[in-house]
Amino acid sequence: MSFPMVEKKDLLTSVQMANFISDGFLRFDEIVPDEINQASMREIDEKRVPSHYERSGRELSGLWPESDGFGAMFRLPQVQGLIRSLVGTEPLYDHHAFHKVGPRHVEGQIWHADNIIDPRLAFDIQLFYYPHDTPREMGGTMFLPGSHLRRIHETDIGRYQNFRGQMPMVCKAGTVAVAHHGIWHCAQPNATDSMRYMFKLRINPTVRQALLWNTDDLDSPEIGNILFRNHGWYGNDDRLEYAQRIKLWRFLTDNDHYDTHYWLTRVENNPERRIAAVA
Ligand SMILES: O=C(O)CCC(=O)C(=O)O
Ligand SMILES: [Fe+2]
Repeated sequence: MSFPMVEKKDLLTSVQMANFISDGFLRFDEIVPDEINQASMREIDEKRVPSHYERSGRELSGLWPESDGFGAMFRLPQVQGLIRSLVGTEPLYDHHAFHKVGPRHVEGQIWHADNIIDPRLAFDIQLFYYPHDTPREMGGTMFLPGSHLRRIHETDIGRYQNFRGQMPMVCKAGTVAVAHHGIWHCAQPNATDSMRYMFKLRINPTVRQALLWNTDDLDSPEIGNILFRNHGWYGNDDRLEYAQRIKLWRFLTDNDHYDTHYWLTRVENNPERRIAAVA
């Protein structure tokens, strides 16, 4: 089974890609129709979608062909468009997880990233799908914008409680977020009387992640400023984040000379040309 063709209108733009590089995630509110949301929750309750750990590293396209819930969700043209823009054609299934947080479950997860220290420029993506309305009392996954390029080891950050700038995924049913694998996050307590559902799917690229999106706006003057977004919690280290983001933008745009605000060019200036001393 192959993936449906992706139309240009469903691809991400360069400005969206720059936001992904700066924040570590993008959110797409209310993009999944209600019948798919309902089917997805039934699939969890009836345990109709197997865990599939044996499928790790195999092509994503053959996953859950019969499913009118999760399978239908990731086959939506807009979801295909964002997958294609970030990890290209023929991506691999890594793993997925269904999360149910029971009514009045007052404990949240501790802050973590979902991997070991991972210094690659190439990155995996994780879809976070919210099939019902998720008000703040229900938690929503808490994300820390701009944390994905701080390479940590899983729960190394677990002793922190709250960060300035943290963002709970408060959203309506059918919302999907897509995050860089390095994003710091944690599930929040559920103070309501209803069960809270969330589905995560990790996906690996098999192609070089360069210029895979709709690049019509590649020269947009906004991009430099987006890459220089200060999320506020870094203190003086915000500069280190800008440098990391420019390196990642160079990788994604296949342009070793990209710079903004003269940031990396200055550091890379290592002149070798010798001139005679003045006599
Ligand atoms: O339930 C959540 O919101 C987050 C779960 C989580 O951390 C994960 O799936 O990696
Ligand atoms: Fe996680």
